[in-house]
Amino acid sequence: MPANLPPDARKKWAEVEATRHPREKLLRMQEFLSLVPKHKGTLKLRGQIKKQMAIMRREMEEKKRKKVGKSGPKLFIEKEGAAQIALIGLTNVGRSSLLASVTNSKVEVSVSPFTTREPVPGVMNYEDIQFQIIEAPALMEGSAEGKAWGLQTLALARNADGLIIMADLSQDPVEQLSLILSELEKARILVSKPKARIDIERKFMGAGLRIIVTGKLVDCTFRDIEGLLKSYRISDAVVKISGEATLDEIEDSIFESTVYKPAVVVANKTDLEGAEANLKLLRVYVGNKLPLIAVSCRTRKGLDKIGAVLYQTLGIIRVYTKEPNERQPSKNPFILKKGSTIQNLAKNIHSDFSENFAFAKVWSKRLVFSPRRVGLTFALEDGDVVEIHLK
Ligand SMILES: Nc1nc2c(ncn2[C@@H]2O[C@H](COP(=O)(O)OP(=O)(O)OP(=O)(O)O)[C@@H](O)[C@H]2O)c(=O)[nH]1
Ligand SMILES: [Mg+2]
Repeated sequence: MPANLPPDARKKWAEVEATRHPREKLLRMQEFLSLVPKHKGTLKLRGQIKKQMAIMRREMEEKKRKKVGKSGPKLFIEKEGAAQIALIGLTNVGRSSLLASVTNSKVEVSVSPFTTREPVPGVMNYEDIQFQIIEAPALMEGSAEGKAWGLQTLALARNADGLIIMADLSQDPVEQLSLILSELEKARILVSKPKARIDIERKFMGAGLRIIVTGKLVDCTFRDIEGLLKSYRISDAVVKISGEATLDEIEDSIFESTVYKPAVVVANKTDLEGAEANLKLLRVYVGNKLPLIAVSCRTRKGLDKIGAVLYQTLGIIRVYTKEPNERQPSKNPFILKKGSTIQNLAKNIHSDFSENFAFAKVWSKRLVFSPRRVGLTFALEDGDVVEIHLK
């Protein structure tokens, strides 16, 4: 449902965007909210703005606390390994038990709820790489509106490369999963690839408006988008739209971008009574939308599957580089997105590698002749060994 904001509200949003100072920005956002009419069409937008304001307030408090020397809970944890995975779920589902079972973390497991109150990291080995798994404090109804540590957990999920969504099979797992998915959605975190991807990159004044559509516009034209952006005083930006996008979705992305996170559902406590029946219900609910692994942290059943499923779901590949004068490739692979080319690898190794690139040699079982001499556009696959030669 479109928001249909009045012109003064749109103008006010332009002021919000132009303000850098947090305190002032908050004030402008408050003013903006008061100009947004309260009807069904603006419900989502109002929720979003309130959430952004809550995050800003919290960040300001955090800064204040840092200044006086007290350290608050950590918002982000620095990434390590091949990918950072946020482990989320309702309380007591066994997140800490999983972390303690599959990583090196010495996290506290307890029968009492809400034991984990700030993010706890651990490292899990999978073949020759590591995943960093971070247990996030429990989600609950209202997390996206800032209840308990909800905003912190959702910020962590937004910042991670992927998610493990954990459910407890001794309770109704469908209810748990639908609650979690709804909180994620309110925080604009999607676990299935969205139909549309919209990126609005603000540019310096005078740069003008560039709209690049690689997908399809649904029920709107270039002109409509221009008009919409102008009404928000956005006149210098590059707007990239791929997939199928409606004007409504484009308007949404002005306020906050939606992110997509690959996710795996881990259904825990298969050892308990009723788990089997609940697992069936969960399988029907999840369908083929998300991969699902049934485990028991108590008996360790199923835990060994997590690494491979995560790896598959994240859509990454391992590429091993080799120095021209050495026999063996490096033991530590580069982690690249599926579909990456030699050029992506070269850029990853060194910023001027792709400029000085001459050719590369690739060793792989899938090639008829190996090594093969290739150029920058060669598409890499998991396990490839690459030797780059510079000019
Ligand atoms: N029977 C059974 N109990 C489990 C299993 N996994 C965890 N538990 C129990 O479930 C309770 C909660 O486990 P935790 O790992 O602390 O749960 P959590 O999700 O980290 O909970 P909070 O951090 O408190 O929100 C503990 O009593 C665990 O022993 C399992 O596979 N089977
Ligand atoms: Mg815990």
